[in-house]
Amino acid sequence: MRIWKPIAVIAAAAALVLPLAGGASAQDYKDEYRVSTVVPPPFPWGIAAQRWADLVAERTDGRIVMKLYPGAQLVQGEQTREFTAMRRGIIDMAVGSTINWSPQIPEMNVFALPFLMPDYAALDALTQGPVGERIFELIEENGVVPLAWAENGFREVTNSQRAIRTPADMEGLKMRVVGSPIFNDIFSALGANPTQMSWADAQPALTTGAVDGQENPLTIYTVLKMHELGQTNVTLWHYVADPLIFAVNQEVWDSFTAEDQEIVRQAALDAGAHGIEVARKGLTDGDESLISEIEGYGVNVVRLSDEERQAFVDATRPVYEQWTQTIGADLVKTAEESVANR
Ligand code: X2X
Repeated sequence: MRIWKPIAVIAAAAALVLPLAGGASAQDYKDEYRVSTVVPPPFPWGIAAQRWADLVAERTDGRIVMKLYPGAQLVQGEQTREFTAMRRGIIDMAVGSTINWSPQIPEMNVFALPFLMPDYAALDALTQGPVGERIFELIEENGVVPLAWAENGFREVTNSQRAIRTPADMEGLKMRVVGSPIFNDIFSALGANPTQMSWADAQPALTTGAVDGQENPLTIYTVLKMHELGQTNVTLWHYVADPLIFAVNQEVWDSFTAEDQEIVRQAALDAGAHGIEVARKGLTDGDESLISEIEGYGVNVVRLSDEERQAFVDATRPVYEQWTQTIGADLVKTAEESVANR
């Protein structure tokens, strides 16, 4: 059909203006919304993101179609640029790690303070308490709409060289570290030799032995079969955990009707709850089956005694104190209180 051009132009202009004038309409929706993640299913992270997309498709009768773009591919694998890309609308939505967004929101490093959170109850006390509220406020102030939490998990240290029981065992180990510079500082304080790299680069580095070790949740370890990559020493030290956040670009959010906003939010909450369940499966006090599975591969799994763990706490204390300044002493105090009162 031929449309008289000025009318088409007016119609296009109206389409741009109308949502702002109130009442977003489902007709304005994109054919597809791009959801960034670092890892796909069957990693719990990818499962959470896919569940979000599935629930939204189902509950909007296909009005909103969300597609996963894992591997941080929308930012060429540079996962620490994900948040900025979402703010600018290059990415519509994301399920992202606090680690990867911390370069833009330094307060997110609170989750990376070494040994702040001893257990899942502590992690929940942060995400579900005043710390989580503050992090969501900061995301909003940055022009992104946060909806719900999920979980990558407690990050355990692995390597191909030797069992790690004391900070001295770390001496000289070439470690791949992630995103935020706090990780460089932690591993340097422990005497290791850290190199920061993206997840995309980490996988070949582990395969070729360019690095001796890495740190990631055990679900990442098992899905990637890291024991086959020579990572035969695992130390359960629970030094940090990275929660995940479901979020949407502000303009995309504003383009949704109020009804659809509610659906997208509730779906994120539901997918987050499911994702947390999957992320913790086999890793809780009552069910350590994932750890047994890893031991079954002949991997040496080291469990630290309280005293052994304390040596790592002491060795990384200067990093904790230094980063408290960057994060903000008030927020760190709130976090410590949340943990103490969990
Ligand atoms: O890069 C990592 O180590 C990963 C997959 O855990 C994150 O994106 C934080």
